[in-house]
Amino acid sequence: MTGKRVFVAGHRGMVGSAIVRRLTGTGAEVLTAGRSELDLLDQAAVRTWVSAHKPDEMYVAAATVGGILDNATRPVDFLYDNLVIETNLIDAAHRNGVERLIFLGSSCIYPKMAPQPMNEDALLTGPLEPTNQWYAIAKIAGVKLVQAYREQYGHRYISAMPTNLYGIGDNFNLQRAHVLPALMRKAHEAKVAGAESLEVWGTGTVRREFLFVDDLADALVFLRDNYDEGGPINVGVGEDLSIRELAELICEVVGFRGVLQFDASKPDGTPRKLLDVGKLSGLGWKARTPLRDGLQATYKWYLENEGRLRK
Ligand code: GFB
Repeated sequence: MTGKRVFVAGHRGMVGSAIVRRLTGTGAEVLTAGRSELDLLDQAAVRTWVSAHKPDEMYVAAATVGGILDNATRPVDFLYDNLVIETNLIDAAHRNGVERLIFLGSSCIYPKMAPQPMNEDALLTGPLEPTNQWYAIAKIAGVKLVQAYREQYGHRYISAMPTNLYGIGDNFNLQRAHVLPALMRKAHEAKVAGAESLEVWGTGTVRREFLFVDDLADALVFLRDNYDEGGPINVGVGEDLSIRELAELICEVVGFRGVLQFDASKPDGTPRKLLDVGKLSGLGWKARTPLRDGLQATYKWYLENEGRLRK
């Protein structure tokens, strides 16, 4: 990677910032563009920026993302923004001779009732989970765009499908957050307030798999060197737990000793979305961070940044 100019699109987000951390010290020259410098929704601006900065490689980590409630309340943002951002970036890469591009999708691209663990071949074999269909459709389009550019132009572009992510730089806004940062913040605030209970949305019986974002960044660099096919490749840890078990573990890490109160009027979403990581482990990569360690690191970061994150 020494001497390569690598554009990390979305470097201020949780995923993009982890990729920048991972690339630091590799000899790559990392290129980033803040929102005031480059509006990724503006096709002409993206083409001009990429043509001017001439990256050799690109990570498409920029996206509109959020938890189950955020997905349900902002369908246009999740569909339109993500379609436009990925299209602008992938096409600008093509027009400017970018050699290697890694597009990031999501495990929600697979059908709601896909057999578990979900294999890459499950794509487009059944109906999607309604609570995240807008995001899923945009990400499926991105996967297909990558495949189309490979087929028509022979570009070495690939798509990685991460499972639910968490870690340093996560979004702790309760209306927008995914379950893990939301429960961490709620447990922390309940502890500080001396509250007796903690509200958990849904039934708590659905299952999720969680990957520490720095492990994801490591997997992406590994894939850059070891994967060059058109189809998506799953990135996960290969094990999941129920939302109840997750809430209990978070309470332990945070030190909240009250009871959990489940609000079944809130949506559960997909019953289960465990990724089959056989393809990735067959290439020789495995996640390193146990969930408890990742939670401790995330809580430490939350405490250090609490004032800013509570806004
Ligand atoms: O992480 P999450 O928002 O989204 O919710 P998904 C996962 C599960 O946790 C759902 C429950 O069953 C929620 O009802 N949950 C419990 C909570 N308490 C809370 C809480 O306080 N906040 C939140 N947010 N959830 C997302 C998609 O689906 O997965 C995205 O919406 C993306 O588009 C992401 O694909 C990976 O895991 O259901």
